[in-house]
Amino acid sequence: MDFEALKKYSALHPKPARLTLQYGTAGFRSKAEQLDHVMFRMGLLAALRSRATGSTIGVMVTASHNPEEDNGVKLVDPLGEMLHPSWEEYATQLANAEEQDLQKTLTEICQKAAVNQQKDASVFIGRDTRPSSKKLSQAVIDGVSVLGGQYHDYGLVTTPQLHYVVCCQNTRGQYGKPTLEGYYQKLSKAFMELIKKSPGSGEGQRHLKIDCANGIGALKLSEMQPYLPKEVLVHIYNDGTKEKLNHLCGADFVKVHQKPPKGLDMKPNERCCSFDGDADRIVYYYTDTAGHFHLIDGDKIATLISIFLKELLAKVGQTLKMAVIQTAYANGSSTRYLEETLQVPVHCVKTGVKHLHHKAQEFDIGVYFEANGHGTVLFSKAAENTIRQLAKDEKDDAKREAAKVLENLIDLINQTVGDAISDMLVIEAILSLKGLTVHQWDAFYTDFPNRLLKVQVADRQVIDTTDAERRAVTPPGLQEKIDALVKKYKFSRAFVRPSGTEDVVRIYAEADTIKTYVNLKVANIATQS
Ligand code: NG1
Ligand code: ZN
Repeated sequence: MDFEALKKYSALHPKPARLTLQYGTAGFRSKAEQLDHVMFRMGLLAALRSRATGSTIGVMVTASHNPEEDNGVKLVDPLGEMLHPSWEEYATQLANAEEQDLQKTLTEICQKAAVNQQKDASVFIGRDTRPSSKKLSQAVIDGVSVLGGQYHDYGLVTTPQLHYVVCCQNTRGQYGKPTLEGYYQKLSKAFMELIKKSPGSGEGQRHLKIDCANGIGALKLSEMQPYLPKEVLVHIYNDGTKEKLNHLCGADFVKVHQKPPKGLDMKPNERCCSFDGDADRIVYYYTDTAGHFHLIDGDKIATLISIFLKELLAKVGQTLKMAVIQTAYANGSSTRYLEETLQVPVHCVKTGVKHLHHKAQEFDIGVYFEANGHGTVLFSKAAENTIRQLAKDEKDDAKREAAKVLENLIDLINQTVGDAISDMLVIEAILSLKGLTVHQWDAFYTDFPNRLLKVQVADRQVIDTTDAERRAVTPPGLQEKIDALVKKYKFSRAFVRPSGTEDVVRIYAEADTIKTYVNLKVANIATQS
């Protein structure tokens, strides 16, 4: 390591005194002006991680659905997964090291993680459309370069596109070509193969209105449009040319406020969807003829995909083990429907994509979605091989055709991480193949009324949870009070947990009818603790 160069470059990206940040479920997130040193240091860390794994590592500069003034950074591991937990700790140590301790901290990380400093380092970098992102990604490049690493700057990309190219690179093209063109080609080919078989194929156009949160999704969807078949018309709204990123729009806004985004003109029963600021989340919605707004969230997306997969698996006659992974925020009605009506096993894990992804890897087919619309489907290597084999060699026509549909689904879904563009194409293909309207999809089950509130408390860490965050262990007495309230109402459920991305405590409550005061009482308990 060239310590002189390190010192010189680090001085160009100084750490503000006393500032400490933590690598959480969404990497580092903060006001953009506090992040220059973090970006430089994440460039350093990505180079080390690359040397430790002998693979290309990704660095994505984005703060997703947060306000435009914020920014953030996440590292992407070799197969496109989230950074390994032990390295999250190194990331926090490195970001918080005072200037004079930087060398020492780097050396310690190299020792603990057995980093061979002679090895090559390769880092892929991407960024969202925030005004601060360009300069911050330059700081990442400085960090990689000062340690002698090679980098490829993909510039403006969605978060899932960066995960995709990292995975392609490290699997030597097995997953696809590590370029945006490769991404568009792979997805559009699979999509076209799928919708060719839909009953309404050739009978006019399918329209979809998409709110792109004034973010990167608009740019990348426009790039992809020439690759899509002419009968699929996507209408892009909130493309970032007029309004601010995520302002009164985007998947998070629509989910939290349960109302349409600004800037999208909706007619009754029109199918609409929203991406978030870095296009890794998606929610659908529509208004009915009476003017009522209906949200179709991640739970209902997971349900639609599960129904479709289950039918296909029955057709191919394979007993592949499928499960749905949810978090505590999944609507209880969705869990009941999946378990009782569809007979699909459901598992609940802690909030944060890495937990869902990890659990989904235990099954032949793992469908995971957070209620907020972040999710994907994972196919085990064995399941994928079986399906591809059947699609090629199966003698029974019906079985072979069903296997081919599954094969195209495997290619259409971005298995590295939740991806709004890929998920949207999967959903559109399923709706088209099954001849379902958005209203019919919504009618699978009725969500229990629910409220998700956030409250600021002096120290959110006093709340410790267990049972996939559904029960509070501390402070003493809190859970008992929640239990006492909850047991008064049918199908009711409530829990509190400290957020991993904001300095707040989140409170969730649901029951079979709307009684908002229940939620407010729960909120009261939390603020007093
Ligand atoms: P926190 O702030 O820990 O609740 C939020 C979302 C997560 C996940 C992360 C990362 C909710 C209730 N929580 O986590 O689902 O998406 O951000 O972005 O939506
Ligand atoms: Zn996002």
